Amino acid sequence: MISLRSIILALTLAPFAAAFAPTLTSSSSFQALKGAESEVSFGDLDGKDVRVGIIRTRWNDEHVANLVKGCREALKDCNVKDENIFETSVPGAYELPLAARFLALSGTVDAIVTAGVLIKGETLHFEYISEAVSSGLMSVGLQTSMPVVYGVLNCLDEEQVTKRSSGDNNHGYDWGKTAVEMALLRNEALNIKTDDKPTLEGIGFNKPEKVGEKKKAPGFF
Ligand code: DLZ
Repeated sequence: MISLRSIILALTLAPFAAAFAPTLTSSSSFQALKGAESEVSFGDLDGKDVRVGIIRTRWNDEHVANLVKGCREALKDCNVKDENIFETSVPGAYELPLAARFLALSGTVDAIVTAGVLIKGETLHFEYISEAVSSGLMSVGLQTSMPVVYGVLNCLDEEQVTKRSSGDNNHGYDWGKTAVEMALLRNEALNIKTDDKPTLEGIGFNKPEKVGEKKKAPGFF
């Protein structure tokens, strides 16, 4: 039986729930998932004013490149402009949380996608790094109110990675959609206007970096 208390609670929370609904260009057009073979579906997200930072590892470079490709495809499908996508790299997954924190604190993007692949070896290294990275990324998101997409595959072997980073099952695609959905949610919830944002120029996030390319100036990015 539905109690009077639960009806009052539902009516009280309804306006807040509405404020958190992501912007859909068409409410009925939830599309089937194009990327990973999971249950999640995404609305028709409009990311035309959204800025996304991609931080990817150079460890497991080829697999990570495929994941980033999938992510960029999703961003494009959500109308995120090329000039609003910023990409940089770090050596390995262990470096992702701190790099994400630097980018989050810069206030120059609306969401961050981290992309990395951890493959289990013979020692406990995998377990330690996996745990540190996942809790580190969650902390960055909660501490900075910046959506940080957990784009790290934790796999037992390369075959598992390939299955999740290629073809119709590229998890990177989901990560891109998640970034746009969470960016819209953040901006709406915190009342952030797109023209309030500081420029990316000057902190090195203004152009995509090619992996292996030598940097002209010293500095983190
Ligand atoms: C050292 C290491 C190992 C063994 N394996 C991986 C891996 O599978 N994926 C990954 O992204 N990084 C790996 N690393 C590197 C660490 O993440 C980190 O870059 C180093 O320990 C330096 O902090």
